[in-house]
Amino acid sequence: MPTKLSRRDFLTGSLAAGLAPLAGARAMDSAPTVLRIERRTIEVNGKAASALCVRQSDGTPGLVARVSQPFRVRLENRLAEPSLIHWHGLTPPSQQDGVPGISGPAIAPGESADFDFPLTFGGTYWMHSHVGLQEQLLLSAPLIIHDKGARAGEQSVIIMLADFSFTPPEEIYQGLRSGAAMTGMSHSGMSPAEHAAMMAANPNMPMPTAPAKPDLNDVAYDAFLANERTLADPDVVKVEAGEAVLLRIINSSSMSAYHIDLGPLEGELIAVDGRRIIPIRGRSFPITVAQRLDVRLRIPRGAAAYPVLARLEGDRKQTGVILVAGGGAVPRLPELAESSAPPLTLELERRLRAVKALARRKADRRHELNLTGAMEGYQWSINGVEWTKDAPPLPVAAGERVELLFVNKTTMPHPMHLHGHVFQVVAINGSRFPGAMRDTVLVPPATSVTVAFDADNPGWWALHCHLLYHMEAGMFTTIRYV
Ligand SMILES: [Cu+2]
Repeated sequence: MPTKLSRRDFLTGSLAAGLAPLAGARAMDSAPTVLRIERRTIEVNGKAASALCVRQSDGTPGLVARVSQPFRVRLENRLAEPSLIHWHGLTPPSQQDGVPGISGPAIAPGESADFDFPLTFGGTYWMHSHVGLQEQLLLSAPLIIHDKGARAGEQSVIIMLADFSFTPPEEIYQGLRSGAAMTGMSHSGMSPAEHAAMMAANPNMPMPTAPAKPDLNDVAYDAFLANERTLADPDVVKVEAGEAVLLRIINSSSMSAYHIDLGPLEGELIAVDGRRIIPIRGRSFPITVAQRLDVRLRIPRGAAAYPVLARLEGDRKQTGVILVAGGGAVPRLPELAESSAPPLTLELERRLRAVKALARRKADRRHELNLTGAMEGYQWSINGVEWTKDAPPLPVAAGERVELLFVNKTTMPHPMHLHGHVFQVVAINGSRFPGAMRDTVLVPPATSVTVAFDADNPGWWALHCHLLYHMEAGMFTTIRYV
């Protein structure tokens, strides 16, 4: 969230207010799972890098839970700075949503906070920091909730996508704000800092002319990761020939959207953002920032390897994992595809149909949210307002059916995310259809998307673009009701 919050929002000392009390009162219950927010060193392109993580004491990243059990977690902050984790896609009481300054304070260094709420649905979710730019340092992890719908014995393969830079996120952001990484220049291979230096040296250098196509990928990343590896040394997952596999694909990238490319295999998309859809078969599926895709594959008989690629939109860069059955040879795949992948569209979104849709009902209230901004100065806003804590929340009343109309007035796509609720996509450019249930929807440039939700979880909730630096710049607002 925007760091315009004052330091006073980061309370120090005891447990974060408003969270569940300690376990003493429920000795009969199971102990909470401890998740630690920690700093660690990873290796990318053969170079060491400092990153963050949220993992269990045995090193397992994130959490696998069951729909029949409560979500009971003790979150320990082992960083030297405040931190907090948002449970993306879950619908906890608002004080446990993990957004500092809105749901509650961040956790001070060395302190912990407890979370305890019922899990009422299963699916593929994720967790990530909502503090400053920590998410760019890979402070995210899978959050899988098993439900009765899962097929017994089916192998599930988590594929976590991320964009990675050796440049510190604050420097990336400053580069964007100072116009150093303007669109059209992001493919030069220079880091924003290098760009800033070059621009300072050549203040009269002409800016490139704006492309007619959408503005994409305005951060020049050093690597695109799938399960923290690049295609130079990919994650190789053993699968059983002749058996089904469920891919749980999570796009934890800060700024990057992809086409999932199954190669020769045809898959069945069975859920988006953790929620079941009427299955759709295909070999390629789009995934924007913060979304998830559940894709069921049938591995053919015989020994072979099957790459699952994520191709960066508007670019030749790609990442991915390799599924290997029966001792098949692992192929070496290039990190640059032969051709650029196209920008994401809503062509698939239009065809998605929820298995469990919202009840048919007329909207009680509509809010129009113009997604506004300018590349100059990297300004991003909603209805022309860059969010501050003083910005009034959108009015909503408990029990209402609410519709949000997102109108993208900019040349960049914006993945819009609502906290604490699941919405249904109900219109694209004014043409209505009963679409998928989601928590994050892509709004491409010059496009409008309408989503509907039931105001059934009172509190103060974030509603924002999930591109990290757009959110930081102020493309963020809230809804609030009691
Ligand atoms: Cu955005």
